[in-house]
Amino acid sequence: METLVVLTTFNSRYIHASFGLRYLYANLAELKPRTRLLEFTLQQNPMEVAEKIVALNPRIVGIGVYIWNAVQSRELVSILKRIAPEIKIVLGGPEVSYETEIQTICQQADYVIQGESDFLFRELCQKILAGEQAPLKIIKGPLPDLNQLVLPYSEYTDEDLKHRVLYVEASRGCPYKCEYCLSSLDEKVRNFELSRFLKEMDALITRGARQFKFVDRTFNLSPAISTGILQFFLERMHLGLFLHFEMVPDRLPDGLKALIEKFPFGSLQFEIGVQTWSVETAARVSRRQNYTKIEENFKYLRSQTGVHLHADLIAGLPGEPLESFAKGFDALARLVPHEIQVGILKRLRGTPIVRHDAEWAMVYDENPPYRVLRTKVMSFEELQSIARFSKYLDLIANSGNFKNAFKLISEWAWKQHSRQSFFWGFYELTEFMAVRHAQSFGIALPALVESVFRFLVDRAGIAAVEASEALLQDYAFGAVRRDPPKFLLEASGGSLVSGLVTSQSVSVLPARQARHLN
Ligand code: B12
Ligand code: SF4
Repeated sequence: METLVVLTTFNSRYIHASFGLRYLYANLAELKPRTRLLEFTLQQNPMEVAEKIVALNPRIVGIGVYIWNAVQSRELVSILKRIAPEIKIVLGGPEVSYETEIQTICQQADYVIQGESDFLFRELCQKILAGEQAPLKIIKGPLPDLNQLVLPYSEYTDEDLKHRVLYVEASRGCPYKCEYCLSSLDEKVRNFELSRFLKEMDALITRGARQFKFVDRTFNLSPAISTGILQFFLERMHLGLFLHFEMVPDRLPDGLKALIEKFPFGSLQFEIGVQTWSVETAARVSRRQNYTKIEENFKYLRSQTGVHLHADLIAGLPGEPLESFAKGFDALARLVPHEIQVGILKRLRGTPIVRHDAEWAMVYDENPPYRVLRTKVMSFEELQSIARFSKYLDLIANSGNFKNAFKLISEWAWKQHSRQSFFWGFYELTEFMAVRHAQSFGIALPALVESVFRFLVDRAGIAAVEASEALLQDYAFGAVRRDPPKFLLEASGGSLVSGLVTSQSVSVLPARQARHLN
């Protein structure tokens, strides 16, 4: 059958399926059989992508534009418009939902639909195919009634179920107003009818799905809904499920706690956006949170539950200097989440964070992802150091590959470093790494291991035997599992080699989480 419509996007990587496009596809009604959903990744060349699209000879191409694919999407549109100007190009997605007037890609496209387009895309396609001219190029319609939507879960193929992250959502919108976040512009929170949603989850589980990533902005907003969802999954936990939720950190009603405690070790992951530990900074960017409650909840989750805790912080917020960020990092590190992810502030299109530009001399990169380059109180060099800090934290701490070596680094930083600070100890490690490695990505593992070893011995003053034994254990228990380098065996004096055992961690968990919970 002739293809009338192509829906396409560049996902960040193959494992990330496009949930948004699946909604559009599922709601195309009579156009669905004549539509093709084509997903690409950032590694693919827009020229080849254009070739694949044009080969289908469609009348309409819908492209999902996000911050991670803004450059590739712009190139794709430009190529398509030159080789097949008769194809109508419709853009949508968060990156083109605001500031359309200054974006080249929007000028080149035929139509741009702003915001949730589950129904609007179909309506526009129907008009175009009927030969009608839509009155406006930039289209903004009402928010769809979530309970009228065809849910997209059956659009996940068996291949998706096996190899990709399964995104699901029980609600849309966020009631909070954090100025750096696009969701702060949402008008209100809307929920999908719970029983309908859970029926879809049941069908996915029956088809073999075991890992679910909820994209709800704040999963723990409504106790009735979050407990309903947890109860449903708890009853099916014997199947070995893994669930990821985004949470606000200061809201854990007792009913929710009681349920969370019942989940097996490592089967839940909470992504907890703390973002800043500075009360003034939080107030400045309109992030409302109760720090006493945050501490209480972290301590509770860490000691009474088996939840894998991933906490986020943002560096470079208006008015927050490095010293304050470091203090906040340490305060969070003392609560020992399994992972701390440090992000650098980005100026997302449409977000109200721009109101601080003049007062705090905010300078942002003009290219996606529009990272802050300098503020009145944080220099470019400091922000670059934090970016490296974040990379090495991922490689050495969050990866779980250096569990034993990381323990030594962390003990040294808290106790022996001149500032008795995890942040400043790890900062020193980062600077040490920057001298040894030209860049923080693509470092071969043996080279990284050697640098960690040298740091432990030369800077942290740890005995070579102790440092090498820790790293040898990491070889056996981490993802590394290769023959350890000769220098480590020599430094350990061969004492530990015979005792090495490989880890057989809880197999249903994603590898990284399993390593943290070993
Ligand atoms: C999954 C996800 C990712 C995945 C990538 C997924 C993929 N496919 O590759 C990962 C984890 C890699 C990721 C990374 C980042 N992300 Co992200 N991510 C999300 C998340 C949580 C879910 C997206 C989703 O599925 N939503 C549900 C669907 C239904 O909504 P939707 O995608 O918006 O689709 C609707 C509309 O946009 C529109 N639409 C979508 N496509 C199309 C196509 C057409 C033709 C039309 C007409 C309409 C249309 O209709 C859809 C249905 O209503 C959102 C937050 C959220 N809850 O939405 C953030 C979000 C998309 N991410 C965001 C950001 C900022 C980032 C990061 C920069 C974060 C960071 N700190 O580093 C990085 C990017 C890194 C980089 N390389 O530059 C911002 C988007 C900003 C932007 N302008 O694009 C969001 C909105 C978060 C936020 N609240 O600020 N992210
Ligand atoms: S950061 Fe989280 S809580 Fe704040 S507006 Fe965004 S989604 Fe909502």
